[in-house]
Amino acid sequence: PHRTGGRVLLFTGLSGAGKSTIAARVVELLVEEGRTVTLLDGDEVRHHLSAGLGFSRADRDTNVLRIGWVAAQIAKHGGIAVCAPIAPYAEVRDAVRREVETQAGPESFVLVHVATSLADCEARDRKGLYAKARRGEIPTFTGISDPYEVPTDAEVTVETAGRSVDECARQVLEALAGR
Ligand code: GGZ
Repeated sequence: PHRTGGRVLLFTGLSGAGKSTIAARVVELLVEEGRTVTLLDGDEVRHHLSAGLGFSRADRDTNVLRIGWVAAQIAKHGGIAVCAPIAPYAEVRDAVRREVETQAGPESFVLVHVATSLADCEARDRKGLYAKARRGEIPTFTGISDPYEVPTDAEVTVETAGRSVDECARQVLEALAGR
């Protein structure tokens, strides 16, 4: 049996959509509420839990399933896991949803789609990755030369254009409070 109140927030969206920034703000706000929160950020996970994995479909799936497994364990024991990989494939997002709901209860999984458009991500291109991908220097780059399957089952869809990080984070918290 699981302790009550455990949650997994799985953020999904393109590179540069704002997942990490919004997720970090969500974590701050939850900590202020006194919750125990673990952040599993995409970039950081790849240096530790998923070191050595690349960006083939199989490696992305392995990466997201590992994140999902850890997150499910956290939620099972009453914690909140905030995860922010790209998670481009619907099938694997669904697998994580099922795992979390099995481990931590039917309302425990929240899919957060950070819906910044490809055009906006590419226009900002803070790390220069889109330019590199367009030049063919990064193979299988999500949105350019690799798929991103837009979720149709997100509990929260965050539109970032013209909105502050704080507004976006509070929208996520409201959705969480409603569950
Ligand atoms: C997508 C890539 C790629 C390719 C390196 N495609 O914006 P970032 O730089 O800091 O975050 C991106 C990160 C994506 O890793 P994830 O673990 O979130 O992806 S997945 O869920 O698909 O496993 C990006 C960088 O790694 N990056 N190469 N080819 N993003």
